[in-house]
Amino acid sequence: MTKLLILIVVVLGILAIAQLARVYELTARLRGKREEDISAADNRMNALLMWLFPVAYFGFFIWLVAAYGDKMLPLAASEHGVETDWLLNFNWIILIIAFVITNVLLFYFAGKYVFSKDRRAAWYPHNNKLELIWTVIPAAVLAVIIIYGLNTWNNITGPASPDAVVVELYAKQFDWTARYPGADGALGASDFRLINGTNPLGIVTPESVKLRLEEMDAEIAEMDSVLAHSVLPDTKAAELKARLERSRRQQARVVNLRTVMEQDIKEKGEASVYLRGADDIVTKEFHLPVHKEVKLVIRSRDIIHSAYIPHLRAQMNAVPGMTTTFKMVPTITTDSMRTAVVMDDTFDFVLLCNKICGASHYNMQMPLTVTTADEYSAWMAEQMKKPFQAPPAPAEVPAATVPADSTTAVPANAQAAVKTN
Ligand SMILES: [Cu+2]
Repeated sequence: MTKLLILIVVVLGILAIAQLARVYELTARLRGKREEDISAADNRMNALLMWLFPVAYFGFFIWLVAAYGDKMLPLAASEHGVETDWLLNFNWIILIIAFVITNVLLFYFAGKYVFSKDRRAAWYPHNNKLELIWTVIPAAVLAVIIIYGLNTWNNITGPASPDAVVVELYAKQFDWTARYPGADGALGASDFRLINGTNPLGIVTPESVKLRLEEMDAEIAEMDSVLAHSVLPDTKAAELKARLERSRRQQARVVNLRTVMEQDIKEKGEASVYLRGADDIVTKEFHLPVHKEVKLVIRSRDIIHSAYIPHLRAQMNAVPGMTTTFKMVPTITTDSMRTAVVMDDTFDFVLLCNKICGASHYNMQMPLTVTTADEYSAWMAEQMKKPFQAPPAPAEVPAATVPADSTTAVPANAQAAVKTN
């Protein structure tokens, strides 16, 4: 209803303006004045406005910066962030200088050379030297901007060093989950086919494959028994059969995955990526140590999201089906930000989603705590007590046999998985 009223008001407004213009035209005709006759007073008014406009425009510009300048992001809290901020500021400086000079001259001359009957315009068609100057100078400036920009970009996007802290950021509608490597220092393999309530990231280990297959067996058995023992309407029965078929196909894929995993474990032994996942730490807490290189490994379950940490000037898309990475070095802890930079005890770094990804996109965020190396180690030690899969109890696996003879331990794991089907 309100929208309709607004529409009516807008239409009536346009009609009123059109009628006013018509009245003006008619009165001008009555007075015997032609529309194209422009008086000297009109010209002087336009010349004056040419001078007033840039004054008002630049005045507004300066007021905006004074009034809202402090709403900008605070000091960059990462090494590359300082660089990109400088890159941006460098561009701003060049842009503002060029913009102010050209626009001041444009409006100044438009106002100064107001039409006069006694003045003839100079005919000045061409000057090679001028053409050269205004081609070469912008080209040189653009070349500097591009080379500076590419250099900064290459520094940011180069590979992380091997001893960087690795954190996986896993996106889905509408939240983030962090995964840290456990004591072995490496993230385990993952596969979407293993995702379920207890394995939200689909981490592949012999144990999680076994559990997933058991879960699928139970689901399939239940559907089978419903189909065998219940009297269902035809449409329901057809629906259930289709679901059963789908479940069987999915199960076959997990069985394939198990074969690949067992092969890999057989070939690589303890080094297999499928044996690295059990000690991974899956958490809703996101902590990073200060002054240490961090490699973010970014994945998505469903659609494109974007990992964005504005205070650290970090952003990288999370793309389903592939892994993207971003390396950075945080330089300011959360505590220092609170006490020395933003002067706000409630400040927290935040990881946001920066791709509009659905209804709750606005709320897809996770706080980030940047701490000193010691605090980080203490936090990590605490997290390591809660690995993705608890190691088997000492009674099941005699402690002596595991490190001494890893090859027997591995097929034992694989054997456990085989038995389930
Ligand atoms: Cu998102």
